[in-house]
Amino acid sequence: MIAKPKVWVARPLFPDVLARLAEYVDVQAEAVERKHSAAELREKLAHVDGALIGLSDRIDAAVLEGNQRLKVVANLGVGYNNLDLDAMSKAGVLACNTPDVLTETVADYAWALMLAAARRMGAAERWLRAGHWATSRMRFDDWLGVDVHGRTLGILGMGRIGRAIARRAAGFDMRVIYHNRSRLPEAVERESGATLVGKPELLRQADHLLLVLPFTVANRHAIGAEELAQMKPSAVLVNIARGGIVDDAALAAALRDGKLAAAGLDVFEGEPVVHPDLLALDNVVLSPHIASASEDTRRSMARVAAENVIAALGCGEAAGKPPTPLNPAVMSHWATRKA
Ligand code: 8YV
Repeated sequence: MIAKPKVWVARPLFPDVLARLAEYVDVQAEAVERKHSAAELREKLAHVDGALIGLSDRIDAAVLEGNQRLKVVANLGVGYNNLDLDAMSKAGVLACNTPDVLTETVADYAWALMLAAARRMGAAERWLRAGHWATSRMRFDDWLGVDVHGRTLGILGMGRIGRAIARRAAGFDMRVIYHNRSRLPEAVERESGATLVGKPELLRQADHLLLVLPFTVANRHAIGAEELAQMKPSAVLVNIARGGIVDDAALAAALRDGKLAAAGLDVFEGEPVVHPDLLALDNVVLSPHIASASEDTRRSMARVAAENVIAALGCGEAAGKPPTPLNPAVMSHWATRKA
């Protein structure tokens, strides 16, 4: 009997997804959530054919050095700045991510953060929970926030999630402007109700600015002190993309000094550690990287990752055709390079 391929699951995952994997592969699943060091990743990946990993697991040339066995790594997320695709391709390792299944859920969450930040929901809830409502007279002009409806929504980065965010703006009678590396096809612009502008116009005109860029070296601190200074003091900034796209120290200073009304942040530079200046502010709503975390979506993401691994290892109904590969060309070399 031929032994089943071996697959390492680096994060605790839904039991039904592990059971689906186990139909085809020998599963080694971690029972405890934690970040793995490069040395641990190297050791784990040396003895398996495939892996499902989280965003804190970084796969690069050093981790893959000398690895003759590994064929596929499925990232539990759409963003893959934790994967060095060049190094993976050179090592003959297929990389996969989880696009599409999370688009609408993440767009919902971007709106949730925008509304919460604009209407000061975090601070108001903390004030209520602390018992202040009952003990102090709330004034008519307390807790004044920024309107969302009828304002200008700016979107930086107009991929699938950006477009899903834009579509929702119609219900709020908003004008939508966007900035992107390239202009969207006219039909897509029409469907999104969005108009392309330069980055300076986007910064100057947006009442609510949503960041939906992938993290790349070029996008590091795409929003820093200089960009924040161009925004309206009444504006709200929302980052659901990646930490590091915003200079968190500069953002905290702008929020503290009244140069920006509020912010909603789901991602942070150096997360899970959050800049202490942000933690000290009341005009920022903070959440622990949960934009995709709805019951249905996290299950779908796990399933897509599992199906990628199963198919890449030549098993299941879609054998040889993983649904969402990032560097599919590597598969054509497997016959010669991998056992
Ligand atoms: C994370 C995300 O995957 O998909 C992405 O790129 O950032 C999220 O969906 C999720 O938070 C698990 O870490």
